[in-house]
Amino acid sequence: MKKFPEGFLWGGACAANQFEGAWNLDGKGASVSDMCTNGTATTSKWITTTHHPDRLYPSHEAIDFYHHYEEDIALFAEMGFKVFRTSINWTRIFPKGWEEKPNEAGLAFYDRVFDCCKKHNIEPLVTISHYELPYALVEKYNGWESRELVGFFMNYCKAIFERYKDKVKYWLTFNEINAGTMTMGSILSLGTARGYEGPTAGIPDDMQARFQGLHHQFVASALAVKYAHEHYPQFQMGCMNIYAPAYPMTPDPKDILACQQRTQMTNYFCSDIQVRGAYPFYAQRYFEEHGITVKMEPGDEAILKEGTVDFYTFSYYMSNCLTTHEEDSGPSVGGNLVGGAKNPYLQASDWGWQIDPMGLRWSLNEIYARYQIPMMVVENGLGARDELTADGKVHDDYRIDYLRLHIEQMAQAVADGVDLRGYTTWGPIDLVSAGTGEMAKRYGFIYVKKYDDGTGDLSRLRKDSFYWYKKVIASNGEDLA
Ligand code: BGP
Repeated sequence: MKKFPEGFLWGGACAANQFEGAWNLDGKGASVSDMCTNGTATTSKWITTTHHPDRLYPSHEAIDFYHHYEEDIALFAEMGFKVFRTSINWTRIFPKGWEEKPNEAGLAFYDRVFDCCKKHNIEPLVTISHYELPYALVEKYNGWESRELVGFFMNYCKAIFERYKDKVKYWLTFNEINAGTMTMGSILSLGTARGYEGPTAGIPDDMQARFQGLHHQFVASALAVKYAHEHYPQFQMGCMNIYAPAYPMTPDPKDILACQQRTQMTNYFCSDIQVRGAYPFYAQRYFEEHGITVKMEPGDEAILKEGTVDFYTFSYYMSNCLTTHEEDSGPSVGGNLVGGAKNPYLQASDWGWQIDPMGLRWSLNEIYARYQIPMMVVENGLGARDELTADGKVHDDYRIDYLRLHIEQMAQAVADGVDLRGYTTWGPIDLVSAGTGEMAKRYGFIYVKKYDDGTGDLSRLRKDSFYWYKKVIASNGEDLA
């Protein structure tokens, strides 16, 4: 069987807002994530319009990577990481988003982070925007609904491209850009819910604003890619999507069609534009049926054409079933933004995310058949409640099992012929959950003593999975025992 190619990029992925903390240090401004309180598996977190002193905002301290980056990157290096995916916190560089000059203290922090990666021979993979939109841009412009944001984003890109041109080669423009095709995306991804204060799960939907906002993100992404290609030919520019297969619950052709439509608008709509350079044919009818009119400026179509990405990346956690039959739908299950009906053949995590390793092989084949460009899985992992033993150990064999099964299926996809270049597990070190704001939902190989009530001394401990992943990397994915 074909093996993982030589030079395969093994590593882990984090997002600045979920692990840096230091939310208002050294000139940093507030991002959308900094306005979010914590929730639980069953109680939605809130977004607030101002900070309430009696509530907990988990991003404010998170696991304080800001002050622990040397120790943390050294631990990644100990596992043998070839790549470390992280994001730049937009508000460290442009606190409100519209400033002309970047904040030097913010830029200097990422110099230190990337230099540290280099010292350990770890290649950074940088997400430019990962749920870190400056909150000031929400207040003043209703986020991405406004065309102004394209210019602000370009300013930000130009500043970081120039500053890190010799340190960073791999860039992703927007994390899970297709979050914007779903209601929840209007909070963390698009910022198009100005003035809303309340549970993130209860956000009112404004499809017109969302799809207008998405259009601006497509233009911004394409302009950034085009600019990078023209000025920094060494850069590799990628897109990043949530990919969650939708399986028909019954063989009723109505269910098959429903899955096809969900797959088109949720899984492929954004990447069709970012990879192929034009709105897909099926968008027109969807827009008409939902009363959406996307306002485009002359030249936008050319920009989309000229700014197509070099590689495709995605997050993969689960699959879902869909049915048009009320009586067959059974209990529903959760997911990172996309839920669905329960699949009787699959187990789910404690948060209701259905575990489907074979779905990863299927997805890799589907996506590669469509685009035929290099791919990376840049998020995958199991959020679980870990137990710390008295002697400071975490026996997380459930996490090892989850990852092993997914890596086996990636190997199958490679043998199928998919051009897969890298794999970064989500949250190699415990961090704040994007969905619920919890610390209790842990993904890491490294345990962090930080708890849901905000307490904990922030010390770091190696879990059993730490030693396991080290072996996996050392053997280039051959030793999964
Ligand atoms: C993705 C996000 C990440 C991450 C992950 C896990 O949707 O890109 O930021 O958090 O999901 O989700 P959660 O933190 O809700 O468990």
